[in-house]
Amino acid sequence: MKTRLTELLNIEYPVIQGGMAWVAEYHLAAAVSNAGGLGIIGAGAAPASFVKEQIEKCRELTDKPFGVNLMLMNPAADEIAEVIAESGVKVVTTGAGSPAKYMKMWKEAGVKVIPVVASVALAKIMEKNGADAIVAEGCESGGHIGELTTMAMMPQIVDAVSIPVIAAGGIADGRGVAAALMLGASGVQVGTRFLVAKETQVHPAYKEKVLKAKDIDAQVTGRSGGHPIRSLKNQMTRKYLQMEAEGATFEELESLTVGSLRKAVVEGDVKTGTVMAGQIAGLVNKEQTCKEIVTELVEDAVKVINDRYQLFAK
Ligand code: TUI
Repeated sequence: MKTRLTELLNIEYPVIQGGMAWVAEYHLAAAVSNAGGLGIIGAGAAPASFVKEQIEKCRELTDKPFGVNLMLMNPAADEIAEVIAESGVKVVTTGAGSPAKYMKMWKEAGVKVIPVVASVALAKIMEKNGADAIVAEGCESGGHIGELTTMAMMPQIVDAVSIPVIAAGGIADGRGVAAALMLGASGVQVGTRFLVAKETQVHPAYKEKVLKAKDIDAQVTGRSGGHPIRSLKNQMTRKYLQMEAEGATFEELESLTVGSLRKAVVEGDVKTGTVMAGQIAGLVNKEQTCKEIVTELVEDAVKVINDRYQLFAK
């Protein structure tokens, strides 16, 4: 499947794996890249030395292009931005802010820059700053989210910029990929479905919770503090939402979630940890290899586009 994104990144299929903190380590990234998509190492809140090591290890497992996601709230963001520029990484995606101040350095190093945005305004600013493409991430996503849905945001961003737009949020099968292409996307970014990939090091209890999730299980905490996070309903989200409704302070709420993502992903504590996942978790019900996931996403998208065309052409 050839699109502006596959041409830009020199990859086989227009599928990017989300840069999920703690989850997106080098085993997953290399497996997605080897499957013909673009694997991403998620820097999350990790120090620069960890990211450097992850890049080196990923290179041992794949000779295909892969990327790094820089979460801009990371206290070591400046240092990680330099590691990315110096290590020969082909692609960087960013999240939870504007990467404008790193753009010049990355472009000069030949890194393709793909900021994740959640609004038309930021998409336009990023294009003006030299972004090579944009991920438009709807609030169906897991983790830190914006206000708009993928459905409403995609066509508005596609009309506002001329660089390729990648759709994210709520996409986990071929129908989602087909719909994204119809909205003008040049590719998709998929997170939740890769949470349960065979190659991830995610704790089995976390995977189990994603596999068992129903449509309405992904809830949003943290709206009151301006940092909304989507994760699967559990003891932590119930307590958090109750405290938020009672007007708890930022510090009181923080105490519930400090280190809670690691607790869930690494230790498998899915009761008091944060089990970040998107609204599409209800559709994700089998553990597969990255190769199977990427191939199925693309093949089913082509199939559904052809089938629909046949139906309406009559
Ligand atoms: O960044 C994400 N998803 C994330 S980041 C994250 S890190 C975290 N871990 C534990 C607890 C709390 C946070 C978890 N999930 N997705 C990309 C994304 N970026 N979604 C929304 C945005 C965004 C929002 C506002 C991007 C830019 C933005 O602009 C604000 C500005 O600075 O202009």
